[in-house]
Amino acid sequence: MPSFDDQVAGFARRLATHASRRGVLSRLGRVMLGAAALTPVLPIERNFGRAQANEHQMDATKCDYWKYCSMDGQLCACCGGSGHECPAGTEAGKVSWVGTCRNGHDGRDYLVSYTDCCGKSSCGMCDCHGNVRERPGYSMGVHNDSNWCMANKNVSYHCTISVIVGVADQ
Ligand code: ABN
Repeated sequence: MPSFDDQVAGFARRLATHASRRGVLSRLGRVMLGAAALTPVLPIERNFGRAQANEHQMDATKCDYWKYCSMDGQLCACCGGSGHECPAGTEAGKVSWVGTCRNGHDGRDYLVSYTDCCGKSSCGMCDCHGNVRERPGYSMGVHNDSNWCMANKNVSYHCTISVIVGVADQ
């Protein structure tokens, strides 16, 4: 039986004898075109490992980021800051509130603190109201519907950040 190398050499020789270079190129082009046309309908995983149910779960500019579950306010990530840093020209409020949010990726509950950023007028972008486990004002630490810049020198509310503080006991 001829070796693999001999078989390939024989095939190449037959091809060279019976097919023109242009013919081979055009057939190759057709195969490539066909593959390109078929690719969009093939069942390929196209979300490259991102969460399937909701692609915004970890996007700091979207209300449905899991750590915003008890958010009430405008996301600083949409206002020149980030999900956890106040924008330039503002300062963190002296009082924060906390929430407990479930991270859908690992199924665990996390303690999350929320802090208003103060010193500029309202940013007006990405207004989010999660309010999970939020309580009325007499439970101050878990109440979000107040201007928590009230203890700062400049009480103007601009936006809100959140920081994951720790994992809740199971
Ligand atoms: N804690 C966010 C907020 C700020 C101003 C008014 C209502 C709620």
